[in-house]
Amino acid sequence: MPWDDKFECMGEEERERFQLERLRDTVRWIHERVPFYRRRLQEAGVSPDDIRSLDDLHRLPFTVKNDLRDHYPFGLCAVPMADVVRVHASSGTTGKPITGLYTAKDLDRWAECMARALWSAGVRPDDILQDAHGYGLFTGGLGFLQGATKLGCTVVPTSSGQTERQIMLMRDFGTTVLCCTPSYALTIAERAQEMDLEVRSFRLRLGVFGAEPWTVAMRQEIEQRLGIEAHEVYGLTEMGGPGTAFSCEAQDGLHINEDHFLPEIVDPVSLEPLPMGERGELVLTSLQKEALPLIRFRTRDITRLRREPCPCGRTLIKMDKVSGRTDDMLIISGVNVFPSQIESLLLDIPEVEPQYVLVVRKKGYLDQLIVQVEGKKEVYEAGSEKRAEVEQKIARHIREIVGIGAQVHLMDPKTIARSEGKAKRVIDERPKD
Ligand code: DLL
Repeated sequence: MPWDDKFECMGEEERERFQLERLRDTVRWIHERVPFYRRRLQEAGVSPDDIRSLDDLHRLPFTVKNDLRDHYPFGLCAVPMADVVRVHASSGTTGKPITGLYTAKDLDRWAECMARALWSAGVRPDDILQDAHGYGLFTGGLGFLQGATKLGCTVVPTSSGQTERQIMLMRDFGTTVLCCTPSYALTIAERAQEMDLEVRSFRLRLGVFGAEPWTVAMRQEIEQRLGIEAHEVYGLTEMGGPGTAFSCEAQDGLHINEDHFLPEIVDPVSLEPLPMGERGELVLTSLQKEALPLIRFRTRDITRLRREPCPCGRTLIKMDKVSGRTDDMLIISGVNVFPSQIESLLLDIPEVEPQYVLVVRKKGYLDQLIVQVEGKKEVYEAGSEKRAEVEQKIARHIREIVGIGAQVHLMDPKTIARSEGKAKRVIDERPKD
């Protein structure tokens, strides 16, 4: 049974009517209140009254990250600041952060989206949920806290870091649900092993992870190491934070909270909408946000949409696991490579740990991919010949499966920095033009 079957199991006609009404309201709202959008709509020759069907979405202009940066921090706010009760921000590796703004209603709706996600993962009021996402401006910590509080379970807001303490509390409190990034879940599993603790004997039974791309192979690795069932939440600061989409018992894609977010897939180059089922860039329009509604926001995340019956009973459209971001896509000698392709391949190699970094360099005119991956302790101890053999094996797999040549460096155990939040897996050293 879903958390909210009225909205999670809506019939097609009812859903489309609901979405169209909300889309119209949103366009009217931003047209009246946000000068940037009024200008953009004028330039596109669209007025709020032109939105008569969901297909009219395609007439609306896109919003990109730079639009938010250009109006940093509050320039796109659609309500008086007196109505804004919270600000979040994404760290943003370059330049200014992106700010998320919330009215009291926005916070409540966000908590509702997160409660649906956690419920779907199997979290119930008698669970003890350890929220090891970073607290503060990052939306992960408070987003999970609010959703879990709404659901009614016991929240332990540890935030990220202090891994040993994290593990001690997990054992002492009898934590049953762990929430953090997948890479931090791995860090926790590894640290516990170093402390000679068997997490599998703890009460932990579920994990709800997100905030960074991870493969199915990585999910299984985490499930196995922690002795849990792992679920997933997807979201982004621009749409309010975690809770845009979530996995269900079918473990086959993520349901999008479609009454709050209208999804499309476009070709990232031509920006033409792609037919259902085709892979491309996910574009989202918020349908119920008050402080910071965004239309046709280009997420840069690569996925595809599927409208199909799900064994869980939800009718919410599904998106595939995000395979990467357009800005993480490496073009190596003309071949498009996503870090996730390398990740799933590495996780199939028994001699290495799931800890890797991809370095891209320019050598003359050619791009060069260097895969740094940690060898298991036994491999490291088996000597240089064994290490060279494993390196060659991985390079051969990369050539066969991805179609590019790569230099593989087997790193000594524990030399790749462990993540406490979003892992940095790609270091692009090519000069920017
Ligand atoms: O990462 C919100 C979040 C927190 C989601 C906790 C899930 C759990 P940002 O910092 O703005 O917000 O980063 C958003 O992270 O565009 C994706 O590229 C990536 N991302 C988020 N969830 C997933 C996921 C939060 N489940 C960006 N799979 C997004 C793959 C994800 N990538």
